[in-house]
Amino acid sequence: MKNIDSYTHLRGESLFVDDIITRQDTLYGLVFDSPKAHGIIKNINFAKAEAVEGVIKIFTYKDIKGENQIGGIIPDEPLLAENEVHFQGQPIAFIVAKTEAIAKKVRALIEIEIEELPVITTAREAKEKGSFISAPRSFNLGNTESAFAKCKYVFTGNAFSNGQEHLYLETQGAYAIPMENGNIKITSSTQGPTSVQRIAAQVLGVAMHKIEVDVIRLGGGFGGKEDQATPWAVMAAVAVQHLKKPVKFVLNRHDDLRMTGKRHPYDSTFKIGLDENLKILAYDVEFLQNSGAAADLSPAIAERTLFHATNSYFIPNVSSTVHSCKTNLPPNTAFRGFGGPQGMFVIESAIALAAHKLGIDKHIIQERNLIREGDEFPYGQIATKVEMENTWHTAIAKFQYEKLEEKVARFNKENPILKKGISLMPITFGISFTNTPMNHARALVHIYQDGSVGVSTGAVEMGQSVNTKILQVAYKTLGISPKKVKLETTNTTRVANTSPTAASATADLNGKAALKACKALKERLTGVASGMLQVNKKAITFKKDKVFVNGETTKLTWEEIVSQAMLERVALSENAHYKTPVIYFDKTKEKGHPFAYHVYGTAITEVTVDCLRGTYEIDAVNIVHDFGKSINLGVDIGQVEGALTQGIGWMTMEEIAYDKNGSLLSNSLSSYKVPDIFAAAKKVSVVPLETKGTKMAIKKSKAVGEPPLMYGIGTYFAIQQAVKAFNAKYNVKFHSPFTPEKVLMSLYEESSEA
Ligand code: MTE
Ligand code: LUZ
Ligand code: MOS
Repeated sequence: MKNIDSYTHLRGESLFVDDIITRQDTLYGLVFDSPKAHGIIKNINFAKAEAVEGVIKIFTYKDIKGENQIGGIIPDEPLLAENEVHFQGQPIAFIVAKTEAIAKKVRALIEIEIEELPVITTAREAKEKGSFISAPRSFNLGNTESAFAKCKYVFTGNAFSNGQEHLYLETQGAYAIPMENGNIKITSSTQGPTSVQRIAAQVLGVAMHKIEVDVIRLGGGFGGKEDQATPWAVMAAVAVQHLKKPVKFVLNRHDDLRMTGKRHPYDSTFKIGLDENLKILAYDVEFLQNSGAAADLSPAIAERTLFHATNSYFIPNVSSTVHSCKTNLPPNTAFRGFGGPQGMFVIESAIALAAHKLGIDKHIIQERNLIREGDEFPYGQIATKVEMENTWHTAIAKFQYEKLEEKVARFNKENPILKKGISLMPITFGISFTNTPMNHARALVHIYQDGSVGVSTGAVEMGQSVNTKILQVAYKTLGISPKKVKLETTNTTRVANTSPTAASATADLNGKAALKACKALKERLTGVASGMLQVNKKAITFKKDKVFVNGETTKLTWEEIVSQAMLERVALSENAHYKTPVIYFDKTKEKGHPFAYHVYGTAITEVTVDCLRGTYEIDAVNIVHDFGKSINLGVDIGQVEGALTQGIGWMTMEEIAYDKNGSLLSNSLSSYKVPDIFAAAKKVSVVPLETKGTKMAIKKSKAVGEPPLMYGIGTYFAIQQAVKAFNAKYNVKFHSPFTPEKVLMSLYEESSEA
């Protein structure tokens, strides 16, 4: 089944926040933000700004009736700055005017005086100065100290991975309208409608039931709207509370780039120890996460870095620590993979360094240490139904890895200027929110009296096609045609207390709730049909809008049963709740069974580097991926291709740059490059691994949203291999993105060690 939105997407008819027909008395919002990264606000002068014709009101923290606090995990973030500012782009005032153009004019006239304080932009500097968001976390297994003593080879190094801009096509935004009795309805482009509702209620000082949040769909989120869609919606709501007029606020691209957080840069140091058989005996790693100026989701992201610090390998002795370092950058946030990619880049770097020093290929070490059935992850979960080696060996066989190696060696021998490199990248990604209490969802399913069906869940559609998957689950369970089912908007009044659409778990959680609701409805209607046909319930099935008895078709239709159910006063609505069984995690011991299951896969990446220019092409990425039993392979392969490309962008070309004053230099799409069709891999093959799947996944179809991003990490090491083939004196470094500039320098540098 195609994505159910493809028809309206293609015709430009799909609705996003900016497409909503506004009420004619709508006002427009704009944020006045801090021009300095750290300082004390000495004075703000609104006089000139307030004199502009058409400005309605400029809101500051003083206008907030509830709490000026939007922090989700830690209450450390004001909606509007009070006396201090902590990053450039931090909201200070919210301008509401008759038009966006007027608001812009007003913004330019606000005068501010800030007494500047020292600015920290890097995690390392923050650590040296003792500037942290929260206490460090450590996951440990075995005893690294005694294990290192037994190692034949020990290597130490460091790895840096930079941030990444989400670049959702639809920028952040919301439209808030006053209803009666002080109630407010907010249409938001958010992954977390309940967060918007909860924080709006808190800031406005009203009960949650006064705030209704509705989400039609997102033009991409990628984690950037898990927490950071909230402030804009809440500002609009604050203005509605005062003005009793609708307020629309959609960020322009420049403001969005400047004011919102990104993937966290990580600066990490590692020590890896191997025995004579190249078994990794010990791994010691310290991650410095550049969290930015407030917690946002940083502690949860730091935690997931630890969960994935050993990627797809079993290492018997591990000590891993992460520090969430407070800097004067916009608070960094969730981004596809949620700290997992950063953790995996470091272990892959450690293995690459060991291989380099030992003069062998990286994949020999990788292969010898792949996780197997019964192995223990550093967080205590025992690996079961492991498909790691299965994907690895299937990839090697299917894509003829040995032939590829020969081809590359031959090519590099014959070509003095062009060099090829290849890499193998295994992934193992845990599915579930690592915070166990978040793993729940609900669905509300109505069968209308004409037989059509409306499905509401907590899932937010953001291009990943979760609505398509839930629709498939609903129509198949009810035995009706797909066109009879409609996926409703995500709305806090219909489905309450939801977890955000995140952690790749949305289709599992909400799909399972929808499945449960549909099963209950079908059971009831089977009772009605049994009465109408005078046969045992067990003999009855529904298929394609018809009723079958013992597999034989009857004249009775779905519509007729629904009509009869109405006459018999049978409930045609069902609300179901699902929570992931089995999982738990004990933070006092840092052990447990946090994941419902893991997703596995292996990518083989082939690149060609132009050693005159430092430019490169990604010739092919060949992947064997564990989808379980996919319910929609078209959608799932699309997710792999998209995530892979996003991962390649992170590793190769997307270069976030702040200057030492905390000013974003990569502040437009001309200075921040994301992969386009020319930068994407020339060829991508995705082969689904044949497995039985797991019952923990919706219809045994495993979560797919985030894991394939980490295939992109393979690109770094493929390029590195090509560089090594050209320059024997290259001093291997792990500093992503591996931009053409850095490649060029690497091609011609002479090792400082040698
Ligand atoms: N795909 C598209 N097209 N747009 C997105 O914003 N977000 C990704 C992934 N795939 C995203 C996407 C992220 S970060 C997550 S967590 C998952 O989708 C969330 O959806 P799921 O739980 O339904 O997989
Ligand atoms: N969000 C979250 C996530 O709150 N918890 C998680 O574990 C998670 N994992 C991936 C992406 N978003
Ligand atoms: Mo995805 S980072 O869980 O929104």
